[in-house]
Amino acid sequence: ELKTQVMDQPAIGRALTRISHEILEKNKGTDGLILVGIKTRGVPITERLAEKIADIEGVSVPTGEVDITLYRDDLSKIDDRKEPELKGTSIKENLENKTVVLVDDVLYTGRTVRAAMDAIMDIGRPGNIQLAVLVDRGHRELPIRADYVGKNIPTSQEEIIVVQVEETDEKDEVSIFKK
Ligand code: 3GP
Ligand code: 5GP
Ligand code: MG
Repeated sequence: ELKTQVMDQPAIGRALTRISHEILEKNKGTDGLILVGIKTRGVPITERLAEKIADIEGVSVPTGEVDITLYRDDLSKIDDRKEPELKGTSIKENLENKTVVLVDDVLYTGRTVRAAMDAIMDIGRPGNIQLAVLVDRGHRELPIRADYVGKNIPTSQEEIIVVQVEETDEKDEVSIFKK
């Protein structure tokens, strides 16, 4: 068992500040933007991005959340036979022609994001869906990539990225955990 810190609180803060600027730059402001967090830790990350965007632009961007259930009893042993499934959404905005930025803590196989995109397309027809993640750990199994990445952390399949955020874990830290 070995745990190595890869991001501390200031590093996470700076990464999210950068991503906020990148979202504004790519989309030329906040027009039509909606941030949608993937539960659990994608949600507080979404709120922080919305706060930073409000600080930068003086505009409050709407947010929502999607709850994707992962059928993975053992997180270290991924069951490929079952796909992650939608458990619920709270998106009140009309998505027609909007730009939806999906937000998650960790991007791995891409299956969660695929399920989240399905959920969003069921609600409406956004003009554009983008993806922001705090950590990209590699090992994609689908043609999915993130538009905004806090940190690329190459991992082996046996490693786990532990993401802690103050809202749920009392501190901000990203670390690699080796079994
Ligand atoms: P999250 O809901 O905040 O994203 O999947 C349930 C939780 O377990 C996730 O919290 C995630 O942070 C954590 N987790 C750690 N390693 C893994 C992993 O390899 N796969 C999955 N699916 N979750 C992991
Ligand atoms: P994917 O569907 O891309 O394989 O996995 C993405 C989801 O699983 C994310 O919501 C993420 O929380 C979780 N996940 C996958 N691998 C890890 C990991 O190593 N660490 C953490 N914290 N979450 C992970
Ligand atoms: Mg997550």
